[in-house]
Formats: sequence, structure tokens, C-alpha cells
Amino acid sequence: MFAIVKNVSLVLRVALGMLAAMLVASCASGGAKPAGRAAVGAAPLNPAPLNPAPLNPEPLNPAPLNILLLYADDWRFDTLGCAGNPVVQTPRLDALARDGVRFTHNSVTTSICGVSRATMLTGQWMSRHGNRAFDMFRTPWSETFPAQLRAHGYWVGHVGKWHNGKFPATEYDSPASALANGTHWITQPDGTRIHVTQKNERDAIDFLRARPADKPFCLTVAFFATHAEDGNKQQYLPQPESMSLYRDVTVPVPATATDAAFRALPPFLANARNEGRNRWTWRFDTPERYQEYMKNYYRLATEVDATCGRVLDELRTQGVLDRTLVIFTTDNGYFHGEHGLADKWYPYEESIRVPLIVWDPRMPAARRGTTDDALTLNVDLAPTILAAASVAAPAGMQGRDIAPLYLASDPPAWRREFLYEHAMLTSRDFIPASEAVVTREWKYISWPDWGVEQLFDLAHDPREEHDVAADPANAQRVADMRADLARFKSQAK
Ligand SMILES: [Ca+2]
Repeated sequence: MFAIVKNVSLVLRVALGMLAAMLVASCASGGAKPAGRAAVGAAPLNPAPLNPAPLNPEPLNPAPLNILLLYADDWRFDTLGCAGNPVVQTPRLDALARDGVRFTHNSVTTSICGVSRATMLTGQWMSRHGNRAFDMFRTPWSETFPAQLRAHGYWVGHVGKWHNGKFPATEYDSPASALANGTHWITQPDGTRIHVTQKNERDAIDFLRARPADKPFCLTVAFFATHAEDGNKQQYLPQPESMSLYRDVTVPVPATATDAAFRALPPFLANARNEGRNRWTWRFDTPERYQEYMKNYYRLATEVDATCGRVLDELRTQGVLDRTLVIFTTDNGYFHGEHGLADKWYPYEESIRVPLIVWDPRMPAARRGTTDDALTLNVDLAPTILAAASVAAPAGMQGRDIAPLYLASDPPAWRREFLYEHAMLTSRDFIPASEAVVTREWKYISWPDWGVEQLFDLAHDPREEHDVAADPANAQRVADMRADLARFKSQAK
């Protein structure tokens, strides 16, 4: 009986959503001007064409824009065709980058789901928002970007993964679309199974079709993919239709996915008690397993890419894409066997660098399709979103609006270094705490639980194979960056 009621409710919701979409398409919405080329009626859910139509290149009136934040999980900076990955197919995100701008050196300030998401919401470093793992942060909810937008008249939704304590359902206009579970397949109330990425897509489109026509909207689509299913030996479980992808390719093995590179790590990492090594044995400990697991990881990524495309298609169909700021990014990077490791947490490049693609209707034509190597951070997302909505950032936000980097004819001076921080989890053997100061050329890392420092010459050693902290020639640099770390930590509180 319960299942039947739920089904009727679902049918009603879908029907209402389609009705709303038709009204939206015929009236225009979200304060948006009508887009003449938009199709009228409900958007199709079938796959998008391989060569999607270019987004409207015409400059439009500025804020307030609608906001679409496409937020994937455990997906690093080069898991994109447009970033040079020779295997993974991401045609829709590549197209978004072709019409927008891709930030090639975007990083997270803490490389783990819950902390990075707290930073995304608050625009604050961990030192200030106070969540060191998976809890709700201590910053008042009213100072987050969703709360600020809602207070300024936005219709605000969150779809998918939530990893900061209990989902604050009353703070969103999408109270039922957050997901707390960490599985790729979900059993629905009627007993059928749905892939989490399909559910993310359905919930996102439902939100977009059911939203009121007279308000701007902000939607975060927080995918679970490409995160591993921690308790499942298979780890990555794509949709059956994706299994033909990558069948006949060989995924290149990273240059530092070697035993020698693993042994070159500090001793407290180069052992089986370290969780990064433990997970490596789950996924990458034989060449065959490496191929199988990486291909399934890439299949999950391609599924997310397709869903991103269909959500963008929905906005185009509704005629509001040219009034919407679109951001694609992820919560942390990922070791694909580099240094003999799997997963994230540590301050090495594969773990901290994540994609950032921005499509902004205000963007001048000359900037479209370009890349930018400014040191942008996840802490910048909230201020960027609020600025696009013409909402002043709360005083406690620490990031910076990145839009002037692609809007201004003379882009502003930008940060040249940043603080990375990560708490110890469980024990200093399992996941030790780490801190770092990162510049374009150098990275200084401190492992405070172990009293160990590292220094890498990123300009000449981008794979971080040679720790040069003990080289007397670098003594002054180490001392300077150690002092920078102390100063940045103090400022971040
Ligand atoms: Ca993550």
C-alpha cells in the first residue's frame, strides 16, 4: 500500500513537473528573458547529441543569474577529455569548457568529501568552518551561500550526496532529494533499482521543472559518482549500458605507480597501515585489476558527463540557460596508483587538484574556450556564486569571486600561494594530518603528527618524486615556507 501511495505521489509529481515545465517554457522564468530558440514543452530525457549546439554567446545583462553547480565526487583535474586524458570520454563537459573557461590549476583546500563540501557551502577554510571530517560545520547556516540566496528570493535545491551530518531539509526547496547513502545502486520504494547517477538526474530535472516561474533558482547536483562504494569489493559499479565503453583500450599506468615511488614516500605512508595503501590493494595491486577498476571508474565519469549534458539540455529547453551560471567541479582529487596510493587526503597534486569549468552568460566571446591557470580554490565557489546573484558575501567568507578573471578586460592580481590543511583521521598511521603551502613553483608539506617536512620543486618535478627539503640549498626556502604556513594557519581561523 505504501509503495502504491508513493507511486501515485511520484506520478503526480512528475505530471506537475511537466506542467510546470510547459508553463515555464511558455512564460519564461526565473527573471529570465525568453530565449527564442528554446523548444516548448517538456525536455526529452534521451541522450544529447554528440555535438551539442553552442551555448548562446551573446553578452547579456548581468546578475542576478540562476546558478547550476554540477558537483562530482572523487574526480580529479585530468579526468576530462578536454584536460588531455587519453581514455575518458566527457563530451558534454568538454563542450561546456569549449564555450566557457577551464581553470587548470584549481585545488581544494582539504581533500576529503565532508570537509571540502563544508568549504564549498561556507566559502571558508576548515580552520574556520570547523568540520574536520563529515559533521555539520560550526559556521551558522545563515552564512552559507544557499541560505544567502534563499534569503534573497532564490528557489534553492540540493540533489544527491550530502556529507555534512543530517541534511537540513527545511533550509532547501528540495527537501527530499538529498542522499545520505554511499551506494551506486539504490532500491526505490517500489522495489526497483536505479543507478545513483540516474536518480541524481531525475531529481535534478524534477526540481527544474517544478520550480516557480517567478524566482531565480540555484541548484546543486551533488553526484555520488565517481566515488567508490567503500564496502563493496567491486568498488565502482557503472550502469550496464556503459560496460561496452573502454573495453578495447588500455588505461595508461601513471609513471609513479611503482613500488619505487611508494618506497620513496615518508616511512609513515610507505606501509600497509596507511589507508591510501590499503585502498590501493583493493583496486590497483595487479595490472588486471588496475585496468578493470580504472575502466569502471571512467564509465561512472562518462555517465556523470551525460547527465550533466541532459541537465543543461533541460535548461536550454526551458529557455533559461542564457541566464544561468554553470559550474562543474568536484570535492577532491584522487590517486590512480600514483606513489603506490589510492584515494585522496594527502597534499600531493593528484589529490588536491580538481576540475573547474565555468560557463557564464556574461563571459566575453574572446574568453570562451580558453583555459586559465590562476590558483583558484574550492573556497572561492561560494563568493563567486553570491556575486553572480548580486548578493554580498558574508564577512566571514574567505574565498574570492573568480568571475573578474574572465570578465575583466584587465584581470585582477590573484593569489600566488595557498594553505592546504587536513586533519588526522582515526590515527596517525591510518590517515596522518597534513598541512601545506602551495605555489605555482613550490610545495612545502608538513606532517605535524610525525614532525616531518617535505619540499617539492613543482616547476621541475611536477610528479613530486624528489623531496628536496633536506637539501642545504633549500634551507632558506623551507624556513620561509614554514613561516608562511604558520601565518596562513593563523589567518585562516
Ligand atoms: Ca569526495
